[in-house]
Amino acid sequence: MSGYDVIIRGGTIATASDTFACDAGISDGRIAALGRDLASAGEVIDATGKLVLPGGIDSHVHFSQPSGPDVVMADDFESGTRSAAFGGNTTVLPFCLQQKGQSLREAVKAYHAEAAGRCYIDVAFHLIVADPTEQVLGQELPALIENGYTSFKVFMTYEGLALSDHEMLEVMAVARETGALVMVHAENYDAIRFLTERLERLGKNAPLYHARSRPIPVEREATHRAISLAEIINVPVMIVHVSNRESMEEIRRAQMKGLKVYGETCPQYLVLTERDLDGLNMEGTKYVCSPPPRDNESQLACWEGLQQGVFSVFSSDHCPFRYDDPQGKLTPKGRTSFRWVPNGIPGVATRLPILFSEGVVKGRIDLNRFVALTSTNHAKTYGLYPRKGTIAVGADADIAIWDPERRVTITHDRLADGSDYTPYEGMEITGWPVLTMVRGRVVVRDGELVGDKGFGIYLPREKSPLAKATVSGW
Ligand code: DUC
Ligand code: ZN
Ligand code: ZN
Repeated sequence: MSGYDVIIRGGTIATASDTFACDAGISDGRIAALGRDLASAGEVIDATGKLVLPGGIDSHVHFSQPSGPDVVMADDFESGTRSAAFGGNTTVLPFCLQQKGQSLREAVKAYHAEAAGRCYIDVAFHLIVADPTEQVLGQELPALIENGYTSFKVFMTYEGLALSDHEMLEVMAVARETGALVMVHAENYDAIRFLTERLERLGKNAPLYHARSRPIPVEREATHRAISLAEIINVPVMIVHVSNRESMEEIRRAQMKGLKVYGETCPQYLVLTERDLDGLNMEGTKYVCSPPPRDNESQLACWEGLQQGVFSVFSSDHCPFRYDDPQGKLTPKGRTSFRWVPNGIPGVATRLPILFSEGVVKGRIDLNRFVALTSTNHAKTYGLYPRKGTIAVGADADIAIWDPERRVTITHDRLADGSDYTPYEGMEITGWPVLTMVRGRVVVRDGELVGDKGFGIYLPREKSPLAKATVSGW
């Protein structure tokens, strides 16, 4: 009798670089052996005809995030990590938001209290810096970065969140000095405010006008500016949730120039368009997110960005609100203008199946790029590799077993989240994760939750190797 706790037998393993028929032996939550004819174990999982992939890492999700008065996010750590596991994920990185006037340390403490004992899968936190006071820039942020919160997001738009260019430079300078990775939400705040006021004056209040209030140049200009500010400081930067060709080309241009500029896109920019916001009555609010879904040409550009490596990570930007709920999207604060609709859509459980079906099955990307875009690159970018993001001896046994031929019609009831809808309802998918395992323990098997709440742990992170500045001095 061998010492393996579990053997996954007969499957095809794929990593970001290789695909091979191989069994995996797991002991003490880690991959202990890869090979053929491994001796027996406590449990043998038959993976014949299946793909054995690194569990998904979703480095852009929002759980339990304060969302303003009278609006409540639909997922906390319990429902959010549960839904993530249903979608083949084993680690997620939600954002700990600092509110104006709040100490960053206090925000982190409160966020840990939200997560403690509630997670089905592993979690690590990014920070959101909304109030870069002297105390935050000089003490709290550098100390938190040293303590494993090695990436943070800044916003160029939104009341209460938007940083001025001067503030962006200040926080980027801290990242430069500490080796943290800066993530940027790139939209021009003043342009959005101007367009929103104009549209409302013309009585254009429907959800569709959310998209019209933040057209492509709003995002392209801010992307260009964020990259320029990062270049001035000489600090690497990640442009998150890129929705269109012009912004993608800004990132590509910077990369061609040798700048460390990274890009992320999301499922909504591959399969939704602005037309989805134009639903009957207020149904369009189900698709309100920022940046908004664009058009077919933008979808093609996002695919191109994934195929050519301009985008290195594919995340859900899961930011869930309920639809038919006074604290959700349908009647935000009892008002009818798009301005008040909470921005964000659910998608942590559908990210991987959508990319697998639309990408791998339809021949747009190969299986190894799928693994890189959905797991390995997230781990490498955010300081979790090689513990997470690959199938290799010594790595955590974080694994999703996929049936590449399973046909599924997406319906909200199979996603196990806290929302009351999915923007992808009715979408036909080929390929689905049939088992999700975290550190050797099965969490979801054949659509049934078998894991334990509280099994998921918090992961302090290393500094990202991608966040190292190239040239010294500025
Ligand atoms: N930005 C995000 O990253 N998520 C949802 C809403 C937003 O503006
Ligand atoms: Zn954002
Ligand atoms: Zn987001």
